[in-house]
Amino acid sequence: FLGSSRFTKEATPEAIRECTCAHLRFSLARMPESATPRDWWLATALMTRDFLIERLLATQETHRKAGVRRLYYLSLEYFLGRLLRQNLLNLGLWERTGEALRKLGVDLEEICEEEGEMGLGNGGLGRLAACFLDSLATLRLPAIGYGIHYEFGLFQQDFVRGYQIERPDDWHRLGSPWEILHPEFAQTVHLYGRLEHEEGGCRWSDCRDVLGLPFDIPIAGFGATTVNILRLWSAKSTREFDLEAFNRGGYFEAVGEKSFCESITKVLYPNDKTESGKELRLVQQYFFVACSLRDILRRFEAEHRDWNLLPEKVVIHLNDTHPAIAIVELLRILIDERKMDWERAWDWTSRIFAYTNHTLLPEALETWSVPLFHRVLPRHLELLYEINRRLLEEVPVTDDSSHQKRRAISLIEENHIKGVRMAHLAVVGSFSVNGVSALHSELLRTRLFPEFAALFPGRFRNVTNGITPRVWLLGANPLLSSLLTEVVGEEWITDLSRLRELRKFSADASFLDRYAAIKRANKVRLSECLRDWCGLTADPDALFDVQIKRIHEYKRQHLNLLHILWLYRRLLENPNADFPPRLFLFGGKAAPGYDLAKCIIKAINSVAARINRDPRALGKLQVGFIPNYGVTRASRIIPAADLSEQISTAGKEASGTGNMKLALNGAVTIGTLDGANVEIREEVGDENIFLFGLTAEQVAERVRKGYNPWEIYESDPELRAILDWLGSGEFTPGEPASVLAPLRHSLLEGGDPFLVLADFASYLAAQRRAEQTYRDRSRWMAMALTNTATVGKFSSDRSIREYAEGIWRLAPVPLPG
Ligand code: DL6
Repeated sequence: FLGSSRFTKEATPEAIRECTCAHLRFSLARMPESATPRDWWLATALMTRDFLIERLLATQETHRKAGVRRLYYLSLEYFLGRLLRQNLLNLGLWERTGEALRKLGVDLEEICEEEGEMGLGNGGLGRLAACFLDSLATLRLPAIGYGIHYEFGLFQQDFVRGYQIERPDDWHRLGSPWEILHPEFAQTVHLYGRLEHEEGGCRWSDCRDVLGLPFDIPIAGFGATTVNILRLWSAKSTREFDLEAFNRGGYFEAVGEKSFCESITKVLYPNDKTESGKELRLVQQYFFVACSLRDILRRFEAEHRDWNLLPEKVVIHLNDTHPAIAIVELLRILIDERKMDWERAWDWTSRIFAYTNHTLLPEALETWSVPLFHRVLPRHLELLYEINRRLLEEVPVTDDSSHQKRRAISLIEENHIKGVRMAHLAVVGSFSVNGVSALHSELLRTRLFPEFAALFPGRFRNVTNGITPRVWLLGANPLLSSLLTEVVGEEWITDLSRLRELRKFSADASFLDRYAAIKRANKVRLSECLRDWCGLTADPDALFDVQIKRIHEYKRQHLNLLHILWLYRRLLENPNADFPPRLFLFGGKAAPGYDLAKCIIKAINSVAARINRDPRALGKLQVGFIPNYGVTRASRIIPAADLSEQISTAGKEASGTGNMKLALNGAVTIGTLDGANVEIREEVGDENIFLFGLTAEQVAERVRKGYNPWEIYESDPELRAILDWLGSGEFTPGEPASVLAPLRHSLLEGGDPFLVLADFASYLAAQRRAEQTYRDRSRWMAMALTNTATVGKFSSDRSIREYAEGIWRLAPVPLPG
């Protein structure tokens, strides 16, 4: 039935309908008359998968025959979201599938809502990896993503009395139509055990073995010429069931090994401060890296006869330090299994790896305790010490400063308990190290790794992040997409710089009206969702002020909250206070172990409950916290936003990508000169962004001089009133007054580590400028349009081109036909 002639771009709606109905019948054993919306979603996804697989096989065959140099992207996180809409759009089948289903009385938009979200990531880092996969395939680059097939993804978030409650994300309970299991490529990985040094090498024995089963997710580029794969590993026991132990009556003993193994890929680690030091996390990292490397070498050997070609044909990218143990694993394989000498093995290894750093925050830089490392990966620790010994030889001891320099670069942190610094390993073992925005890369060189930058000057570079226009405009904002296509042609979908042509309309009243009408329609659409998501009746004519991202002190949702309280006070003091009606929207999860972030959520929800009930605020002020924020909800919120809150303490946000998505969809940024905001400002121009706050340098200077938040508290009566109000218990009736006290405490007694109070006055002033500008509708719409028109730089296609040309040395591979 599934003849390949059907799988062309010319597939007709009839062929699509036939294929979907066949899946409904033969894959799901359902009749159209009794099929539920979920059945239709599944049948449509399976039909789509058939198209993907045709292209996938053609891609693999072409790459194999050409013996291409290939990128292997290692990431512990991929935040893919829903895939049906995106796959159909990229395959060019969205319209035709809509038409095919309509004839069956099925609404494609409606059934898309049946899909759960693949939340195998925490936030920006995982979503970036998903955007990169889309761009890699769109640019026809030979690439394979590797990751973990978590049984439970990012937790689901609920609010109970304003508190965050986490529920497990059982995304895989009913299976997924997108994945293809390949048991024939299973890998066995060793852990723990002991070492025996013998002549000619080292034997690692008495290990615990774990089986890695690969699930492949096809990744279609736009235009669907290339379909790459994302290969996700699931851990299983090599011995499912110990019958002998069971027969002795030891039931738990019999399943013990199985449950240990399966726990390895059970759950995505939330990125909270306490994660390092957890044995399971190290095991998880090593498991996925070891499976991936074996798979990479297996593929290399299947495609090439000459082993010496390895560094030519393989480039491996480390998405942060999480997979950095791959450096030592490859070295181990080359030395212990392939019997290479150290010099050659190290030369190959350090020509194969490239590393992206995504954070400067000290608590997020991974270090593993040496005793733990020794227990789990004894051979790797030995090799690591040898890498370190050779590294330190580069800095001979001459004086005190050379001692300091050696301490600074060492792979081993000399604390009470010694630690392995994974970022140092990644820098030393990679031929390229990059940050994710110009500012971040600069700070990486000057603040985090100055000694390494001096030692390896050619190694450091910048690649500013990007987002895929296919998801964040074409998929998320169909109305705006149609307008753009009408005006500049559909080339913008793969060349976002084409949107610059829109600038000529920034003074064209009738065009601005159309643009404004689309924004309003998106606000109406979001308002309908808000009723469902958080019981809010929103006014689409209010200014939609949006802060959507993980909850973290450095992202400063509490600065936003202080401004809301300031506005609320203004309203209470003067019920006729004249400002445009505002809807403040928040979305984001707090890591389960991050108490202060959870307190910020509780504070926002408590203030929201009070304001939203207060008749004096009616028609003027509303606050909503959208629960369970993820890719799916983001795609509804972003097209409807007017103002984009990017208000992190300068020097703390590596890049941000929400800032790019919002600007592209015509939200004007209010922000600090942090991360990619700096470059957004360069693109949109000073007059199309509301900047405020200290710069990264000023922040450092202020801290160096001894920052004291109490001085600001004492000197600003309004701010003092707000902080005292927040800590007073007024917003948490029926609960102890102390509920929100930790927030006030962190901003005062706690020393205000993220300089919220230092930036408060400047933030208020920027907010007043935004408010004034919003009153002038045509001025505002011109600003919004200019944002859409000028942020083409932030396409992930541009980022990926820079990686491919400047780092990976990777060329596009056209497919026949
Ligand atoms: O590079 C993607 C994304 C940046 O846009 C954010 O600014 C940054 O905070 C985030 N970093 C992490 C770090 N996690 N770890 N480790 O998520 O990366």
